[in-house]
Amino acid sequence: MSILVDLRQSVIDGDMNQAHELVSKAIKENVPAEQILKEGLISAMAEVGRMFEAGEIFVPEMLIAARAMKSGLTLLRPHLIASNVKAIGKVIIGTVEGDVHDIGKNLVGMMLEGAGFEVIDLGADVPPEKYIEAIRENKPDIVACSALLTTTMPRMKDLILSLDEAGLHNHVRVMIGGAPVTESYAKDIGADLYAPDAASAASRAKELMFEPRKS
Ligand code: B1M
Repeated sequence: MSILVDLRQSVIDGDMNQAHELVSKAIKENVPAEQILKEGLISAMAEVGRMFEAGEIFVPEMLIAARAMKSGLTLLRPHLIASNVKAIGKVIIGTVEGDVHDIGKNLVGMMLEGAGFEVIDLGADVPPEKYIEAIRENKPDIVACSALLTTTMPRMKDLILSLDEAGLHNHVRVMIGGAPVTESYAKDIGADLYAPDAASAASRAKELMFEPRKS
């Protein structure tokens, strides 16, 4: 459908106004909300993720595309709820306690939304108790945790220990990332998933939803 092809391209191009307009037009033309989401927005963000991983675009372009996706999604959300379209999973995201860096975390959140997840953003400087409270309240599939400082990375381990103590780690998977974080650090502290960037965070989180839990 040409309107969805144009919508997909407007998100890839990061044209927020056009993306907003085309979502509005597609709704008025009675294109099903799920089709707008999948063929217009999710498909665009999958392409944006591929382009980022291939080195064809960089963080600024990915941020601009994610904003365009978000403007369309805001308009579409009530229609998705009305038509009972289910998210592929629920993620709680935050930057760890003591760390105010939130640009990368926001981008990861937007890419996760672009991949079809419902994302609950706790912001930055989030203590373990706040994660735990939000997990109890929202029952997410994944807790996503970002850290940008070598001094705040240990807070990720603290979070995992708190989840273990609260008996919640059996119910939720922990994904971590951020500039100083590595795959081996993630393994050492018992995180379930590591992603080096926002595009792979979205694709790996999606894969994780189809993997059985390791006991
Ligand atoms: Co600060 N800062 N900063 N800073 N800052 C860094 C991180 C630093 C590397 C700069 C430097 O010295 N070269 C350094 C850390 C050194 C270290 O610990 N190794 C540093 C420092 C030291 C500090 C302060 C301590 C400075 C001071 O006050 N003396 C202070 C700390 C404040 C605090 O947190 N308590 C501080 C403050 C700030 C500002 C407030 C001024 C500002 C943050 C504004 C904001 O975020 N709202 C800031 C900024 C902007 C930076 C730099 C310049 C840029 C960070 C950024 O947004 N990058 C940064 C230097 C740098 O990275 N070049 C620096 C762009 C963003 C898209 O990338 O966040 O890496 P990034 O996210 C990537 C991946 O890491 C990954 O995906 C993202 C996109 O692909 N990713 C995940 C991130 N989270 C993920 C989660 C996942 C998966 C992937 O799963 C859950």
